[in-house]
Amino acid sequence: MGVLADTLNLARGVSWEEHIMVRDSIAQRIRLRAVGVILCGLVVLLVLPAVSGVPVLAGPHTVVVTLVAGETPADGGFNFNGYGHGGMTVTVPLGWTVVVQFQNASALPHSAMIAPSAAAQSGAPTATPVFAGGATKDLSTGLAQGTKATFSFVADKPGTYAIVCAVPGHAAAGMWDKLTVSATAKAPSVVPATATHLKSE
Ligand SMILES: [Cu+2]
Repeated sequence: MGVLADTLNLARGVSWEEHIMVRDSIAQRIRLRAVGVILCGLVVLLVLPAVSGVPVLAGPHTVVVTLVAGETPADGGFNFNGYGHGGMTVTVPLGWTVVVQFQNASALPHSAMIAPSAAAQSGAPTATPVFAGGATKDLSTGLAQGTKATFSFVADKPGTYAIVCAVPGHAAAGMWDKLTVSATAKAPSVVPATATHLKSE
C-alpha cells in the first residue's frame, strides 16, 4: 500500500482528500478483518471442545492378554502360562477392555473364565463370568488341545477376581490365577513379569 498506492492515486489525479478517504477506509477494512479472524479463533478454541464433549484420552485403553492352558507340567498341568493356585496376578486399570487370547497347549480339555475369587478357591466356579463376555465357550467340557479362542470384556468393576478353568475338578487341582481390576493403576501389569505377554492398544 503506502508509498506506491499514494503515488499511483496522486498520479491518476485523485484529489488529496479522496486519496486520504480511500486510504482510511482500506485501513479500517484491514483492521476489521483482523478482529474477525481473532474472534473466530477464540470461538474455535473456547466453544468447540465444550460442544463436542469428546474426552481427552489419557492413553491406551485395551490390553491383550495371552493365556495358555497347561503350558507347562506345573501343578500337574493344571495351570495357565505355567502358573496355578493363584501364582499369577494380572492387573488392569478400571474401565479398560481386556482381550484374552486363550489357547490350550495340554492334552486335557480346558476352558477359561473370570469368576469371583472365592468361587475359584473353593473349587466350584460359577457358570456365569463376573464380566459379560468374560469366558470361553464350552466352559464345563473345555476346548480340545490346540484350540485357540479369543474373548473380551470391559473391566468395569474394581476388585480381585479369579481366572479359572471351569472344567469340573480343574480349579480344585490348582487351575486358577488372579485378575485385579484397579481404580488406581495407570497401566496393565502382570506378576511375575514374565508370566504372560501384555500388549496395550
Ligand atoms: Cu482345565
